[in-house]
Amino acid sequence: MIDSNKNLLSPSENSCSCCSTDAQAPSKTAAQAPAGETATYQVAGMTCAHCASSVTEELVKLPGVSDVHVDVDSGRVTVTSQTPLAAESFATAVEEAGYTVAPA
Ligand SMILES: [Cu+2]
Repeated sequence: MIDSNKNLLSPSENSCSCCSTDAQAPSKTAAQAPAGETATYQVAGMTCAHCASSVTEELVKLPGVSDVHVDVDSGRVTVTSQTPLAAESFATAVEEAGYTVAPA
């Protein structure tokens, strides 16, 4: 018997528990020059690019936010917004994504 029709589906990289099936990492590239307020926060619990994109996704939903940059290694999240972003709004969005804001 020859099993010639073997489907080799390469298993997607097993990054971390937060990453379920969605292998697509939407990256938001700022086409426009970032204008406005820039604030940097510490977020705990992010371990991979998928974590970063989850957090980014929630943050860009906030009104006035024009750019989000996440550095997974340091846990640093930089948010650019038209008006200063309320710490509470930031915390809510981060928690929505499943992470917590770490004390600076
Ligand atoms: Cu992850």
